[in-house]
Amino acid sequence: MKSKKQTIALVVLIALSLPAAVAQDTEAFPFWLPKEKPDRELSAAMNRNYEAYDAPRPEDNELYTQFRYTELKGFDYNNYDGTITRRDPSKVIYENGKYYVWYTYRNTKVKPVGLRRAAEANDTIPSSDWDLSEIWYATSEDGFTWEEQGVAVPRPPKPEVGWRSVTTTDILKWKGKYYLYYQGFMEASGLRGDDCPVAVSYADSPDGPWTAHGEIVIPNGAPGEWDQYSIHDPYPIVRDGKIYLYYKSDADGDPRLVRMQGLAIAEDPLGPFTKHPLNPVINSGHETTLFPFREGVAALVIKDGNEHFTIQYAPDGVNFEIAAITELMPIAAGPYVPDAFTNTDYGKGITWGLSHLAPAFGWDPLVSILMRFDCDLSLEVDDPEMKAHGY
Ligand code: AAL
Repeated sequence: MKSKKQTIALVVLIALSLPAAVAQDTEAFPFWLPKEKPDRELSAAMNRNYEAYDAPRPEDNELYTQFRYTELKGFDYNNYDGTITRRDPSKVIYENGKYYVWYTYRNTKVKPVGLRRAAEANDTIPSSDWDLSEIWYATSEDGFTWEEQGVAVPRPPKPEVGWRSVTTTDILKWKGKYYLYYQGFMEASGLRGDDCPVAVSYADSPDGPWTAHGEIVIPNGAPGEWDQYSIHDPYPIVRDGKIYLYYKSDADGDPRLVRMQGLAIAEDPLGPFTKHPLNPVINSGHETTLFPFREGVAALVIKDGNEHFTIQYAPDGVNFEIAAITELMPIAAGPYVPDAFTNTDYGKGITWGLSHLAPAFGWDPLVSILMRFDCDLSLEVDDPEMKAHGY
């Protein structure tokens, strides 16, 4: 029998050696889990572990990561009373020696009444967190401290596209010009406002001034099509010399349909965009986040759907498969994607970006905040394939 002291000493010893054991474990593969599929009969679970995933452990998969979050400096939220919100950041781009991000900004006299009480909303009372919003932008030298620059795309006068709210934007750089795609609300969210299409504004500089194209560029699908109710979260990248714009659709609360992601392709930023015949191309996910990775496209598929909380990969940007399963993924992530617009044939991945926390402190008052995420989804520069592609 061990004495109490001996037992405590043993526990302390084990606890102290744990970090070392864990560290070793990530280097040496566990002896009972061979890297190659063993030549013996396997259970269904073990068979799947070798057949369905690139590697038998998540941390050996290059599209596996965990996410670290950091509070941003430079944004004021009016004591988080629900009158100021910032959400749905765009991709981050680097221009003129600094980082730029665009996002949904709401600054209303009162907090939102909530989607269920949308009938009480009016010209000054917002229904949802993203009602009565504009698109604002901020710049930063280090990605942690941001300087808010003010409005990029205001709400246009009624009845133009987006007169009720312009939200959930993303940026494209194409032939030296800049394009912001966004949801154009024509009615308060909670009524039929969320059934909105996508509009676009363009500028010669990321500092604007932005000119509204004034026309819908990605229209809702015809009645009965999967995307008839909404075109949300537009997210453009350049691939094969064309604009690949991914988007989300959902059925405004209809429980028979889940949120999925589609793809529309154009040769001109102002359209016409052709929706891919295989749409939807991702069967899950909420806000849309993708980036060029190796010869294909990787996607962060966050909440909603059978394949939520996965990182997926499509060699052709269309036929996605689960690459890795992870946790605590960045919500509405807008990563810094160095090769988003370079028409790369070999994407090198991402290491950070902005995401939002919505709601940040509970549902009333509803406030969303921007935050920074860091991750490890980037290829190493000494990767032989990277070298072969001139990195
Ligand atoms: C989001 C996005 C879209 C929705 C709403 C605001 O985070 O999916 O933008 O319309 O919520």
